[in-house]
Amino acid sequence: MKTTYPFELKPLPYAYDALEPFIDKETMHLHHDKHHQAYVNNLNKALENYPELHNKTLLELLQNLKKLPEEIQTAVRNNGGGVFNHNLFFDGMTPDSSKMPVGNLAKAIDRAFGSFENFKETFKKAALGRFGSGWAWLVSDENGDVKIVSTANQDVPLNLTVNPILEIDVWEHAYYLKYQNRRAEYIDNWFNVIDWNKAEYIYNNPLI
Ligand code: MN3
Repeated sequence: MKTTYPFELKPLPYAYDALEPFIDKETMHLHHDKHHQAYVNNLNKALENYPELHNKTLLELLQNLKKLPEEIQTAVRNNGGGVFNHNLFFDGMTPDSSKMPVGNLAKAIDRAFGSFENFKETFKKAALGRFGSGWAWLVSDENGDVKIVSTANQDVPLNLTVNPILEIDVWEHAYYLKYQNRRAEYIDNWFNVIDWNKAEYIYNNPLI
């Protein structure tokens, strides 16, 4: 996988139907092959005429949005964010979910929320409460403490002290085919496919 321009669509780490019945094959095709691909294409289009940016990684671009040429800041924010978010989202799911956090992350979740059940409830509230399109996230700080945040559109909670671990896409394109307007049901089902081993890995090896 190239980590700089031209960016490529990251293949799914499992089959399109692997997450059924929780997330259906049709949604995965639409979401990955069409929506995610469009973010990749539009990010590349935005960067096409800026060769000085062609050696930057996606993280470097997103962490330095304000330093980019003004005319492409919005396109990189939306489409670069779209690529980052969907890479993490699709990689963060698995048909072989442990259904429960593991290792150090499990301890950090207990420390912050008292119990996994309480974490789930709080996370669900954040994902339901995101008005319109966006994401709910589990992030950690430099002390290893975790918290839940939500972002609008394709914004990424990136700064020097926040490490994104896990996120759910609550854009309607992520669930409308199967769940229509029932976002709560989609969120409940997503909990069955979380890759907690991957989340534990990212918690121990922060991206930021
Ligand atoms: Mn999406």
